[in-house]
Amino acid sequence: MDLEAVTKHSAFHAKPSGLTLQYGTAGFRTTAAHLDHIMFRMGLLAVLRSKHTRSTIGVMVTASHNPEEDNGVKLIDPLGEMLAPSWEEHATCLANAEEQDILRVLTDISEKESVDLQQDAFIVLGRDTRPSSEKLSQSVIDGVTVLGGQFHDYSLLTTPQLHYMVYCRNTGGQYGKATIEGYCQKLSKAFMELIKQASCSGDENRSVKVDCANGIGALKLKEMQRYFSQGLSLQLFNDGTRGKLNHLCGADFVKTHQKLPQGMEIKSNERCCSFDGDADRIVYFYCDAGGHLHLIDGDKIATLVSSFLKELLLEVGESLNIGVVQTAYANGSSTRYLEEVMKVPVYCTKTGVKHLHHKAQEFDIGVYFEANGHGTALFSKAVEVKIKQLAELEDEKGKAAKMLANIINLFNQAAGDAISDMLVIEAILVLKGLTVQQWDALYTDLPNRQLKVKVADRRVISTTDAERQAVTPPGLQEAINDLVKKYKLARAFVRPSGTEDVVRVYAEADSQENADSLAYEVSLAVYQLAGGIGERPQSSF
Ligand code: 16G
Ligand code: MG
Repeated sequence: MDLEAVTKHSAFHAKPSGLTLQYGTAGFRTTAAHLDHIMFRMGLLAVLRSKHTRSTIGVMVTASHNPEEDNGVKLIDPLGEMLAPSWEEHATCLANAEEQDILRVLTDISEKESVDLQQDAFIVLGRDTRPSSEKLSQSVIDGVTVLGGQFHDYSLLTTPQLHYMVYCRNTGGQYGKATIEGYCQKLSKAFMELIKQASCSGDENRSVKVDCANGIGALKLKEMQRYFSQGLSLQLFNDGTRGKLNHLCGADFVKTHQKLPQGMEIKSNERCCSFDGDADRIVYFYCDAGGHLHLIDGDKIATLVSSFLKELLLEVGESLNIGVVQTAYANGSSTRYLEEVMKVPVYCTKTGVKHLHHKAQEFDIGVYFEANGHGTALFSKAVEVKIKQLAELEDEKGKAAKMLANIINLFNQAAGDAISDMLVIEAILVLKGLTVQQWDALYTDLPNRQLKVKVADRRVISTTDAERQAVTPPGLQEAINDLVKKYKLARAFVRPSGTEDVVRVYAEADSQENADSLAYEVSLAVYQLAGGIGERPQSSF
């Protein structure tokens, strides 16, 4: 390590005094103006991680669905996964070190992790369309180069595209080519082959309106559209040419507010979807003749995907072990439907993609989706090999196996990916001859409400049982239990947010009115027992 150079460059990326940030569920995230030092330091850390793993590491500059003024950064591990938890701690330590301590922290990490400093390092970078992203990614590059790392800057990419690139590069090209063209070709080839297998023509149905959240998804869909235009026609809205990123549009807005995005012309019963700002989440929706919004969230996507996979497996004649992974936010109706009607085992993990991804890896086929629309399906290597062999057969079995092989290729197995998920969903709807209304009618969501409560220190709330039970503060879980008992089909939980300084409250019940009152009453309990600050929760919606 050229220690002098590190010190010199670090001074150009000074940490604002008194600022402490934590590597959260999705990396560092805050107002863009406070992130320059973080970017430089994450460039340094990525080099150490790359030397340690002897692999290419990714650095993505984005704040996803957060406001345009914010930004963020996260590191991507060799197989396209989220950074290992022990290194999240190193990231937090390095991010908060005072200027004079930087070298000591770097040395500590290197020693603790036995990093061979002579080893080469290679970093790939991607960024979203935020005005601040280009300059911030230059600061990452400064950190990478000062430690002698090599890099390739993909510049504008969706988050899942960067995960894909990292995965491709570290698996010797087996997964795909680590270029945008490689990504577009791999996905569109699988999609077009699937469409060809559809028995009904259903041409009139093959168009979808996409709300791109004024983000990177619009650019990348435009780039990719020509590859599959004969199979699917897309109409893009909120493509960033006019509106502000994530403002009153995008998957997070539609899901959280249960409202239509602005900037979209929608006729009744048209199939629509929304991406978030970095295109790693997707939700579908349509408006019925009465103008009522029908939201089809991650839970319903998981249901569609897992039922389709289960049917194909039956046709292929393979009894593989398939599991669906959800979080506490999964609508109770979805869990019941999956377990009781589809007879698929369902598992619950803590919020955050890394937890779901990790659990899904335990199965031959693991389907995971958060209700907010982030998810994918993972297939074990053995399954992939087996299915590809069976796909060579010229009988019905072979036909089903071919379909399955294409589905495997169409899913981004490195990360939940709005583009890839959209193509999977569109292909399944065509293959099964389903309309979006029929898909929606698989089960009826229980009415639900999410609220947030400000408290002095959200760490006073600790949870267990995949965040479904509060352990502290004392008395809170008992209070929630008593409130839940008052309503039918009710359920509620609270958890400290990993991305905002608030406590989140979720409630569901047999009617919207009851879900709203339960959420309100639980919020009050949090406010009273966990040190609420500012205005007391309000009961009106
Ligand atoms: C991050 C997570 C997302 C999770 C959300 C919860 C990733 C890539 N993203 O956006 O999965 O649902 O945080 O936010 O892991 P919260 O902790 O503020 O509720
Ligand atoms: Mg996102």
